[in-house]
Amino acid sequence: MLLLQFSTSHYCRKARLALGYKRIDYKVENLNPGLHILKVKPLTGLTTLPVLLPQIEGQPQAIGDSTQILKFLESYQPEPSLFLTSQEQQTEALMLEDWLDESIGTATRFVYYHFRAGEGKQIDPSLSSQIVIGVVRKQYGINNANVELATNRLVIALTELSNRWQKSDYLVGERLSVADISAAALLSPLALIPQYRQRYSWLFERIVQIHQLCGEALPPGLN
Ligand SMILES: N[C@@H](CCC(=O)N[C@@H](CS)C(=O)NCC(=O)O)C(=O)O
Repeated sequence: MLLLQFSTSHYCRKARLALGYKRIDYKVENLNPGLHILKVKPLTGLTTLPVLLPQIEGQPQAIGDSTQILKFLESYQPEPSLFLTSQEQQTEALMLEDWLDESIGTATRFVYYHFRAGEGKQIDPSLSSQIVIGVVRKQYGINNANVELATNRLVIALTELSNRWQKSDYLVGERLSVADISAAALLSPLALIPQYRQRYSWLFERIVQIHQLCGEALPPGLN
């Protein structure tokens, strides 16, 4: 299998965590932001990464969107499963995955790029890095007002995740699910922001544990 990705994308990390958890052999191809569209759009009709190319006869040529990739991996290789046996719990895990993808992954992106452009500029002050950060901020319309909204969304998200992860090792049910994988990947960029590291140390402990379970290299800030 081949994973088309941006090396730093937290959604691509989500796909890698699932591939790693299932111990599936795969290669990655890192695409350049902007130019990636030329390759990806004809394959999936979307402009986003990750995209998985199974490269197996009888399987789809390309799968776009991290949620669809996890669903495909589950049907391609059911064990170890990331789906829960109770229908009710599985629906809850899928709803958490969708909320993490659509709302929290985006909020993380806003807070992270705002930090990298300001207080966290010294992480990589090079012109090339600051140009990429500037392009991302422009592409997503990141500004002070929507960073504040994103920050508030993260407070609620982290309260909810703390309630769940402090009661159990798993967000839903009795084993690792798509919800845990999504949370571990989509909140991982916060590891570079000192305020989050200090206030939510339990989050980063769990992110490390999930990366270890999946055999995936730790995200920046935790390695
Ligand atoms: N819902 C999508 C979101 C993926 C996403 O937002 N990917 C970003 C990188 S972090 C991307 O490809 N952005 C480029 C673009 O939109 O053109 C998923 O779960 O795969």
